[in-house]
Amino acid sequence: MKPENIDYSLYLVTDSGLSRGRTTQHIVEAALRGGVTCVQLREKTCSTREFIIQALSIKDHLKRHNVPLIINDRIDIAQAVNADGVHLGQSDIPIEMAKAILKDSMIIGISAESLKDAVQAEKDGADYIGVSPIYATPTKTDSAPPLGLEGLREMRKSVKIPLVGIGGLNRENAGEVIKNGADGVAVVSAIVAANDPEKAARELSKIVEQARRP
Ligand code: TZP
Ligand code: MG
Repeated sequence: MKPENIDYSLYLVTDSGLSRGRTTQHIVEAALRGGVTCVQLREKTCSTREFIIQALSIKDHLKRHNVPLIINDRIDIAQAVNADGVHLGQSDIPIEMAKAILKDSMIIGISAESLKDAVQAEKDGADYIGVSPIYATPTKTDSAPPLGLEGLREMRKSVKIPLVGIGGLNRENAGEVIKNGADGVAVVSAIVAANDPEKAARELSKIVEQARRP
């Protein structure tokens, strides 16, 4: 999958701790039926082996839907499972080192917690930026202060690569995030912890699609 062809509009980030006993595979399959366009496997507590098993359990389903698999943090796992990309934060391996290790076709997403981070990430060759966080969220409590819609608009004025908002996003606020300059919305709890992840994804997908219309 070519980095320039990725559809970031509804971007699912997994978290098995919030899945209420359902497997990541179950959540991802439901979310794919509901219309997510990109999936990041984000597992903060499991072993390396378990992370790999999780990645392999969803890879074929994603391929069938033509949806890219992005691996959070672990460039070794991304390579091992031949994922489509990696997502790196400001404390992870620097992008120039990741680029030196990974094949050219690997998508690299960078979490930007400030305008400065975003400008630097674009300069360094990131394929997209996670605008992190838009709003405060109990899902990630060690995040930077929320950027809000104003921070997002500032980034939009300064960088050209795709922007994906993340943090506290749901059906109530997903539309405004798109209308303020994001190419996509990334969600964890709004899909992973939903009673019906497929329905949650479908509703969000409709909202994002509508907001993207001129
Ligand atoms: N990075 C910034 S906020 C966040 C991540 C991984 C968590 C977003 O979770 P939720 O449940 O969609 O607010
Ligand atoms: Mg990270």
